[in-house]
Amino acid sequence: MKDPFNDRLEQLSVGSLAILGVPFDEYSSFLRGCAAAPDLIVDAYHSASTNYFTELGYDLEDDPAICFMGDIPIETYFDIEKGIQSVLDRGARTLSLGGDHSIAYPILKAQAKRYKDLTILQLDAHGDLYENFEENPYSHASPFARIMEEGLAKRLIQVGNRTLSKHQREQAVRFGVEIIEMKDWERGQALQLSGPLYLSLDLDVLDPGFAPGLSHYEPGGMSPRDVISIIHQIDVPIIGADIVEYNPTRDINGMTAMIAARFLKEIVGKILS
Ligand SMILES: [Mn+2]
Repeated sequence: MKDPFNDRLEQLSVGSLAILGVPFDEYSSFLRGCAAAPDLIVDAYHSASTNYFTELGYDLEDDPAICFMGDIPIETYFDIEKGIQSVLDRGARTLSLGGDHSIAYPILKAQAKRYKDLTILQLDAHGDLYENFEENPYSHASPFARIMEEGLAKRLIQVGNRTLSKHQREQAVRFGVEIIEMKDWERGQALQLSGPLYLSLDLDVLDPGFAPGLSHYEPGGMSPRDVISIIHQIDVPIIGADIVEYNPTRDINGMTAMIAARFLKEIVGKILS
């Protein structure tokens, strides 16, 4: 039996934007639940409670460049890399809906084969730079250590970090990570971005007061407006993106799914316009 993902691969062409689910939460350190996120974010995207226009006026409805792929077939962790690779091989771009943040490493393994000198913009309450976490080098607390030690990106820019441990500060120095900690970030602050850019959006960059559907509550975070403003500010080509760490088991009335869907719309509009 063919699965929907592989059927839809054939519909992709150069310039398509594949929105795909990565239902993987096995490497979450605290709570599971993110694996159920992708379908719920897509449902929120299509919610009749709102429309298909981005804030910047891009009309997403019936845009032939957008392809909803369904979920990457995953039996083991590195199947994620294969799924992303199969989309990139069609000349399409990927916008991945997690899943926990561990998915960023296999995604970037595939992206780095296609795009050289990547800059990653990571919006996140956490650095995810642990050498390993609870003896798992692929933990969702470690993907950016793996990415940087393998040279999969030229620059890693983190914004919103507010949980740096001593070890993670050392790792950041070791890898040359550019960090704008939440305590130092100012609304409207210009980011010195370079392309090609990969955007990794961990929803826990948000203050938990806005977004109950998170595994890790780190107070003192961004508002949805702050994140949308950062997305709008991006002035270099975005070659791919992910939205991770939505945990529907903790959400209230789908509030956080609607925020994720709004971010998804703004990112899609930014990529395609
Ligand atoms: Mn995080």
